[in-house]
Amino acid sequence: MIFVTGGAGFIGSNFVLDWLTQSDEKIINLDKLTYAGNLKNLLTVAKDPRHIFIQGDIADTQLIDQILTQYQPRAIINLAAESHVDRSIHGPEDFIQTNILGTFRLLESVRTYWNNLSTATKQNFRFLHVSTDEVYGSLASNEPAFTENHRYQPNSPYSASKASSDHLVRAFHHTYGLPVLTTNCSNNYGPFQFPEKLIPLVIVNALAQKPLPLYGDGLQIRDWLFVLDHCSAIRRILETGIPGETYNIGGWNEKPNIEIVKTICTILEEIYPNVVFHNLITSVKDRPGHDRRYAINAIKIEKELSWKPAETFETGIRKTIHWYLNNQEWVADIQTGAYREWIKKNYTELR
Ligand code: NAD
Ligand code: TDX
Repeated sequence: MIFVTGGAGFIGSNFVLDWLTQSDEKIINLDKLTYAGNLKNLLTVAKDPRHIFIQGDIADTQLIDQILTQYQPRAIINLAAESHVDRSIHGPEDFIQTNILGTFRLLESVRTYWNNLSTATKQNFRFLHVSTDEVYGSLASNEPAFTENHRYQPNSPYSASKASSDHLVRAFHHTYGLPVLTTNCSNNYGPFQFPEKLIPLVIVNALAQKPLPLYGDGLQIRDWLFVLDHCSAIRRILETGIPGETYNIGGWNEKPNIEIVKTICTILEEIYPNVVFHNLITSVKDRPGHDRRYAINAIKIEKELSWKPAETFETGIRKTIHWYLNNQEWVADIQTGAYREWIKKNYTELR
């Protein structure tokens, strides 16, 4: 039995669905169902006895203690977080609450649970904390990509809150011996991503012939990884990573934002030859404190754990565009907010 937090969000729901295609091992999925949590992502496993969904907060110690005692998981994968940089700029409080306090409370419960395990079970237990490349701060164009030893220099309230959680996870290993693994991954894209993030926002707006907002000069660089590659990396690290180590995960796909947006327009113009999408690209005010460049050196995971991404950006972006084209009802539900009402009504049945 494994215990996943944040499993109704973008990466979490992809992880849960992918896990259940690869393994018969049960998953407990705890998610607070904030605006970013959508049980509709998990419809195909709603009746699957291997998937146990619980609505709740990682900061709720009583609930976490009860789950740990009842289900005795062999591993925890912590994906629950507030994840959107722009939201963290407008209102950082929730980021502090979940990403810092929530992770701390979860770690405290896990420490007690782990201490009480038998020696053999204790050794095999893992707490895998999913983090981001944003904790390393911004790179100049001539600087080498982030390695695991790069100094932490988070610039947004989001990345500062993730950096804090990474430090707590590290300290729980150093001080208490908790067998933790930390992953720092680059920008993900793929099915079920909330259309507030660049790639789904651009696809969804383009299909509605709405402006495609590009912050500042659009030359900021990110490294992009298809979400199922992130999921396969997490699985690999969970099974073969060394406790106390951190692993960078990346796609070797550094691209400026303008190129991402133009690529999406070009693919859509192939699919709809009579429609123009490029003219929707609109330069808008820059994000305050906007990091210029992230780049991941993923040699450690490649050399030590034999992991490589399966998708290139070219294959992954096409899969993603087609997913959004084929799931316009999912998008519409989010845009109208109907998904929240639907979850309330169907929650019991979905559990
Ligand atoms: P997301 O916002 O789509 O999903 C987060 C999920 O966590 C949601 O389902 C939400 O309901 C849940 N959640 C929020 N607060 C909670 C709480 N207090 N208790 C329980 N559940 C809670 O985020 P995502 O993009 O899937 O990211 C998942 C993790 O991966 C985050 O830790 C994020 O920092 C990290 N990450 C994301 C990316 C990316 O590009 N999306 C890249 C690297 C790392
Ligand atoms: O409308 C937009 N226009 C635009 O130019 C949006 C939403 C974004 N951008 C830019 C900002 C970034 O340079 O595109 C780039 C990507 O933006 P986001 O999709 O908001 O992602 P980012 O800020 O890079 O952070 C993401 O990757 C790392 C995730 O949201 C984080 O959770 C993850 O840790």
